[in-house]
Amino acid sequence: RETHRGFHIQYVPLFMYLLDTIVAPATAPGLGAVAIVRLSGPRAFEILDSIFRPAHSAAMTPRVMRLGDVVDPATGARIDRALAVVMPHPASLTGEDVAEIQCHGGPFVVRRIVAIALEAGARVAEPGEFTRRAFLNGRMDLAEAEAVADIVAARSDSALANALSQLSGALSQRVAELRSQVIAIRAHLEVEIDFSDEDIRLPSRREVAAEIERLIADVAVLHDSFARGLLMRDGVRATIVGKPNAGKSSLLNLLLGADRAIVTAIAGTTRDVIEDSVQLGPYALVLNDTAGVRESTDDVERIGIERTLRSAREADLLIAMFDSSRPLEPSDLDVIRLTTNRSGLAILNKRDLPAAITSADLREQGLKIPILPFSAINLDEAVTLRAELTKAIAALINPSRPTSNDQIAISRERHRDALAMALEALKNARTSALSLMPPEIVAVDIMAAASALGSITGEVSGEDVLDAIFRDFCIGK
Ligand SMILES: Nc1nc2c(ncn2[C@@H]2O[C@H](COP(=O)(O)OP(=O)(O)OP(=O)(O)O)[C@@H](O)[C@H]2O)c(=O)[nH]1
Ligand SMILES: [Mg+2]
Repeated sequence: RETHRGFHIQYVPLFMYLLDTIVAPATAPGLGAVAIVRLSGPRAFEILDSIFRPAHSAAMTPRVMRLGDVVDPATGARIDRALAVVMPHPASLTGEDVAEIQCHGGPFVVRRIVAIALEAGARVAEPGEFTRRAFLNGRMDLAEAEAVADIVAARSDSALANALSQLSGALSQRVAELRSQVIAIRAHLEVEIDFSDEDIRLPSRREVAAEIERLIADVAVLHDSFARGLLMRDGVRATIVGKPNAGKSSLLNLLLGADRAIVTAIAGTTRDVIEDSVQLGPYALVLNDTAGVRESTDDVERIGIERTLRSAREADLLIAMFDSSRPLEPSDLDVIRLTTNRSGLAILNKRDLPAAITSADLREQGLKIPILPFSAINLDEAVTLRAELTKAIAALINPSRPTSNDQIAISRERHRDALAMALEALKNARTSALSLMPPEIVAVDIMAAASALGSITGEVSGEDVLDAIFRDFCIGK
């Protein structure tokens, strides 16, 4: 075991902090078949030794699970029969010695095991401290550490896939590429600073400005991917709008497969916004059913319609419903107007009834979004509806833009803000490059852009930034 002692220290001011051995349950509190108690730090193995007796063999072998007893060293009392594993540094989660006990998943057992580990010299881990140590020990960069939290928080396949790709370093690599391009420009300026008196060919200012321009475009693509990243992370917000009785609530219930909203033949049944979410293919869809849009003198209904309009404004996607069994009315035209320049799907409902209007009539009135002839009372049509909605969401999340880096989407404000700072610095650099400022001045902005990009992966980051990031983690992560 001796050879596994010690650990890497990258940040000297944190020396004392990293000397601690930390302990915490790694699984959620509550009843479960199994719970994991995790230890990390220079004394992890020594502490495990004192509280865990392997059943069959005296020595623990790295990365091999051993059956044994968890024993309170103070009293010799057995606490649980459990499995334990040791993962020596540096190839462990945190880059330190890590020991894990898989015990029975009762809150009392878990508390007792943590308590005897504390007795034996560990201290309780702060939220996110395991991942923070992984970052400090160079096991993952900051963007990858944040991806760990995003995986835990993921609520749909698309959110999970995006977080996983960031954990595998897709975002970090892209940021590193951009950063090295920024630094290459800095190198060009360096030549100008050092050799301006000598007779060598300097890159012209226009060339430098053109390089900066290209970089601005690339950074902007990543910056703008935030909108997509958010849709993947939080789900797509869709608002169902239409005149009273069009079948909006029937549609909501059909999509949810549940009697969520009241449906009656009375126009003006729904008064308030009703929200619920549903999984559509890889996406999470947050649906808002709303009060039917029409001129109204009823106070309650008027407030309801105001809420409809607000929900429609805030939605990523509009589901505009029309009643094909009734002639077009002024409120239908209002609904068509709401869809102008918006992503969405129009539903021409009640096609089981004799038709008073067709898709062509809606087109004639200026409706631009796709139209699906539909019947909300026919359960079989739900399949088509889901397929069409999934298409509409996919079009929203992946608009066919022929850029090579379309796949990467940032989903954190911190990343977006850093990219915005990089963009601003690059724009300043371009301006000073073109106005023939001294190269030193251009270089200042170029380096500001480099450090803004570096802050995404944690190339440069203060304690305060780390605190803010890891505070959002749960204990044991
Ligand atoms: N025949 C037929 N009736 C439908 C269809 N969809 C809905 N309805 C009926 O139309 C009436 C109104 O449906 P709702 O779903 O309450 O309509 P809504 O748009 O939510 O109406 P408000 O809440 O008043 O704005 C109910 O009687 C439904 O059963 C359909 O496709 N075909
Ligand atoms: Mg309704």
